[in-house]
Amino acid sequence: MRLNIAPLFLLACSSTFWSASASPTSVKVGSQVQAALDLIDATDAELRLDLNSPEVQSIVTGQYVNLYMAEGEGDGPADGAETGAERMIKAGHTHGFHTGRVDAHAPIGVMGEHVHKSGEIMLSYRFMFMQMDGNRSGDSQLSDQAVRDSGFVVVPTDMTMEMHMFGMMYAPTDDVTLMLMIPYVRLAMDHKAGATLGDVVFTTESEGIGDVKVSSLIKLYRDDHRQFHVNVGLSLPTGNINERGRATPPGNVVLPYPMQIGSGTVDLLLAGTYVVQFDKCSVGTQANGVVRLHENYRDYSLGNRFAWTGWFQYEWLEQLSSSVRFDYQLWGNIDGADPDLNPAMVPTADPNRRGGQRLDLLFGLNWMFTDGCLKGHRIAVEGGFPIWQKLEGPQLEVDWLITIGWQFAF
Ligand SMILES: [Cu+2]
Repeated sequence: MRLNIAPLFLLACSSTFWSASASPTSVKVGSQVQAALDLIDATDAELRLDLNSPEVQSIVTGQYVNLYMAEGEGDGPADGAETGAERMIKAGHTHGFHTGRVDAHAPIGVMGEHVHKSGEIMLSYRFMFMQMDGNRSGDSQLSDQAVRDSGFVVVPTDMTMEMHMFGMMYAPTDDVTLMLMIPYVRLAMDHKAGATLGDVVFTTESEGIGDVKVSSLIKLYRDDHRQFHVNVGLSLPTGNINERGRATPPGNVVLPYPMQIGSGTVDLLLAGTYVVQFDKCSVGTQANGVVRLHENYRDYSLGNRFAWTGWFQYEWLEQLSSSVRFDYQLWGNIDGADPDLNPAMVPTADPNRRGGQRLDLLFGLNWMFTDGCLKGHRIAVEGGFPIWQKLEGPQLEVDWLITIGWQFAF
């Protein structure tokens, strides 16, 4: 929506439309006016445009530009509101962190990376899928037979993880956004067993509601182009840690750690997110940690996790941005042990073969509907693969992962 608003600018320059008392207001400024704004900047004049004057209104609502008026600190509009129309005319500077821009939401695989304006609610749904195939120890791959030869009776060969993540965000104030995430998890793992692998092939499956997460997102800093906020939250042990395999060769037994749905512990969630916006692109970074606060009722706690991610997004259209992202994750081994699991049977039952590190490269698209009955809705996809991983194995390695999401703010 790069419309010619030069006539608006000319009108604004006539004294009729100057007002010392007008509050700063966000306006879309066409590139055509930039030179003139720069001139004003150079002459040190302060341009304050009275957007409520009937003359300006008749122009902006009529034919030239779709205008969004923000009050106060120049926040952008709500998600999905008149996006892209948020430039500040004030001595030629653009102004306001653009919370309604398509790239104001990070790639969909990142969570808790944006905040909302007071009173806003956002609903979201994500489908996340991860394919793991083959084993790895350290940074080298292991054949199934090599895992068998290192003494395990059962060798996991591949695994799929699916998650349906339902989210809700609500901002009681401009500085605090509350976030609730409810996952539904489905896991499936294939195995081989027997002295000669292939004697027995079997699959274990588990599914259910995972650990529900509640967080507060606290905006600490925002200026024209940058925003920093922190997340403090808890993960609640709503996911089952007593999933059992029905048709495994050893019978109806407790499934190993990676087939359990939850952590079984209350976990502290901490994150910090910093985003910088430029004219047509943005960069962001988020660090986050998961700290297990106690041992679960099956006498263990999963390893703590740390993750760092950084992304770049380019806005091709008002509705469309694409992204590239690096995601580094580090997670520890398990403390304690489930007494019903035998670590000599299968590597997934060994609490000291769970830790690892991984660096993923991901590519994504964000689409934001700006018109019609879908206005305010966003859809997004992001997928990628590890470019490096180092596992305390034998442990299944990740092949690729994808997240598809929908978001709606009102
Ligand atoms: Cu949101």
